[in-house]
Amino acid sequence: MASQNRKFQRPFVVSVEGNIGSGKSSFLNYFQSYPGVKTFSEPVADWCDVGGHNLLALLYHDPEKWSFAFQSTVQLSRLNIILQPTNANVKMIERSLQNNRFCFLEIGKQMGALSPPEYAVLTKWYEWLEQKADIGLDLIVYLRTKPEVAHERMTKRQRPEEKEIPLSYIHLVHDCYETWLVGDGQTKAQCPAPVLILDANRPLDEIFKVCEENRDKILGVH
Ligand code: D5M
Ligand code: MG
Repeated sequence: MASQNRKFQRPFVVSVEGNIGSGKSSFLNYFQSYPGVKTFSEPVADWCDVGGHNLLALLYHDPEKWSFAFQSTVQLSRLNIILQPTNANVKMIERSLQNNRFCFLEIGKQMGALSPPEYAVLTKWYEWLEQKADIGLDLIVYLRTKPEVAHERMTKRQRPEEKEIPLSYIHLVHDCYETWLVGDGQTKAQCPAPVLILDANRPLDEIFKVCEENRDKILGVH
């Protein structure tokens, strides 16, 4: 049913993007049992136990001190996922290396959580990876929400590490996503795949309707 990206003899790679609490996990769950689709969720549990250290909690507790360690960890786990071989026709991933680079590194820089040298190091790593490894995306699905909706969902799910995240941070992440995937300043290098923007403000239990309505586009069936 799903088409393969035959030009490169690899699956059609779809990155599901969106703010914290935008419904990415529900979206992936919906497609998990689809024939020919292999989904890869963000390994958040791994980030909460790096050699016994909860880097997600440390990140939110003291961003200036821990952003570099956190971004290095996330970059490695996203690389691990994008390079994992699969026989599936469609590889669907939750966020991407490109998201790290063009969203969260920019936020870290903007907030002063990443110092200029730290930002430069992480950027250099990304540039090297982009040249040496096949990290390309064929489609970005952007689950677009109002920051207030994302914040309410995040609060409801009660992940202990996230309990002190203020609405202002969700606004910052939202603005970065908008600049990256919608904004005029967007360049091909920053956004190297077509973007499908979906309204994810509807209640989460209705997200399957959004999935179904856009199924063929999402799975690369033309
Ligand atoms: O994202 C899971 C959690 O991880 C959420 O608190 C955001 C955080 N996250 C994910 N990637 C990054 C990067 N690169 N920098 C900073 N924080 C990040 P969720 O949206 O709930 O799936
Ligand atoms: Mg998630």
